[in-house]
Amino acid sequence: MTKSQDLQTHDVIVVGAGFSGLYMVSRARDTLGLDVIGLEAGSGPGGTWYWNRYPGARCDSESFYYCYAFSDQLLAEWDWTARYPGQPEILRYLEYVADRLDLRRSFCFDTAVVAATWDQGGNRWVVETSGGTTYAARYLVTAVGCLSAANVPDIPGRDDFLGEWYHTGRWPTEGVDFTGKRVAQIGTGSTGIQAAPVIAKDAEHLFVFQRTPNYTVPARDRPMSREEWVGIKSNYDEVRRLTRESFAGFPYTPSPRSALELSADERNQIYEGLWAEGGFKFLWGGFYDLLLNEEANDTAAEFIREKIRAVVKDPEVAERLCPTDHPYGSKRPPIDTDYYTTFNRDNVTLVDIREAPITKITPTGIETEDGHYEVDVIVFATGFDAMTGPLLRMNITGRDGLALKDKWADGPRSYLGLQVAGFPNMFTITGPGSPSVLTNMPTSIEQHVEWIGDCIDHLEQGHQTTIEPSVEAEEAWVAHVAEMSSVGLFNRANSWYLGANIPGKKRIFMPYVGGLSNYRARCGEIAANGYEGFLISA
Ligand code: N01
Repeated sequence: MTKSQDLQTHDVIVVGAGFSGLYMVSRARDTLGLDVIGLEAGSGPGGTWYWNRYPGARCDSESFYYCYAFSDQLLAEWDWTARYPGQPEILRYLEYVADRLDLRRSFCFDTAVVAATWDQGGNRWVVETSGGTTYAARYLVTAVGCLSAANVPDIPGRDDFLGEWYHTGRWPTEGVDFTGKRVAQIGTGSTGIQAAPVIAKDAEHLFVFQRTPNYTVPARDRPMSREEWVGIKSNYDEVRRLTRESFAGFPYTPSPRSALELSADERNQIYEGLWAEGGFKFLWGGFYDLLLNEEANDTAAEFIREKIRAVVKDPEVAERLCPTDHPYGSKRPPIDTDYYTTFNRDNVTLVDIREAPITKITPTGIETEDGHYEVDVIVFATGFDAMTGPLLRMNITGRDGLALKDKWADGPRSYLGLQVAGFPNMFTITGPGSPSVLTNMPTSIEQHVEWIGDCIDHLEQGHQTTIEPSVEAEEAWVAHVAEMSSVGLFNRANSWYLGANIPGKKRIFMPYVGGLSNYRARCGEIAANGYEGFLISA
């Protein structure tokens, strides 16, 4: 590192200290021997798991593959305690990784990036931060996550509310005490579905404001014994192989059967088995065509609706909870613990804001077209400006003064979701255009970190100065991403995958639907062919 007044110079700047940032710093520093600085807005490592401390926050992927697979040492030393670990345990895990790999000394915490600009003459990135220090480096790697820019809807009167309000993705570290309070929760995505059952246990009353009903499958969480975990570890090479070679980073592959091949009884028997097992396997492990064929999808959607009707005692509430306006899985499917039974509690009311929309927030509550709900606390479980939000809020400017927000005015454009033409030496871990959010994130993250590490090493070994995609390669990839997204049913929902949750955001399907295994192979071929589609300059 070189330092002059408020400018520090390094080889690599990594932004973010979540799963991606920690591994990227380790890879660049310890494997490649580069001088790396990590910048993180939070006060410690954890990323998503640092900020999302809302009640009920836990992982929807099972612990034994929602973790790093690159290190035998980490694997040997860490034991998960549950099938789906809660946020505190995942945060402890990431803190353990940061300590075990001695990563904290390479990070500046409480440091948000306010601008990142390509310095053309110096062939380097210049990064300004909230603390006033400016950092310069040849490489900029964004490890900012896909779901880290909180979306607090601009509902009229929001600032007049006299009670407390919180966004789930910016939850106070000291927690929130709901005891004896009337609480409004807006949003029934994965987060709201995890939070509502837990908030309902403490609150005097919980009003769940639902705009779109969601399909959720039980998690079937349970403690994991040491013996079970030791058994999984002894076979971990196979887990690693399956996750890496699978479509979505899970250690199981979709069944080759169509849902339409079987009689209704046979099919329902399979759904019952998957329902009893719980988790994402319901979508990925049952029938291959649930996300491809509407008729096949309907069979799963109706099975879930029947479960809702069987669990929720008030038939009118049950019907309001039944999704009918989008196919199952076309939005990111939530996984729950006791979500539907929560609506059988006397202290829980479902407020259907599709039928009677919110008109404003008042000093004492929320007004809809058919009434006023007096509350003490509002919980915004309203999601994120996904995928592009975390990148655009860093004010990134590339070659010739090109701002990323202008380049992406009509939707994100990238090559492989890894690099953007006009932004030399900037790498975007799980960027738009890569499989990212459609997969088990740690599996995708490891693939990106390793590819980026190898790419930087290739430049360093060859004494090359810059790398960026050609415009042609980028255009071809953007077209391929769009073509793949039109194949299945993903375009049939107003999802954050499409940016539909953010008013005014261009409606473009952002993640790559072609599958992680195909994508990994393509990235490998491109590198093996001398970084085909990239422009490398000496
Ligand atoms: O956000 P969401 P989330 N007025 O966007 C509603 C990941 N995750 O935080 O559907 C009223 O899914 C919105 O309604 P609608 C996971 O990838 C992972 O729940 O747009 N309502 C919806 O109900 C997930 O997909 C884990 O009509 C408004 C909700 O708010 C992603 O994070 C756990 C509104 C937002 O749902 C995001 O989930 C939890 C408005 N103005 C989450 N604006 C893990 O397991 C939005 N809504 C790791």
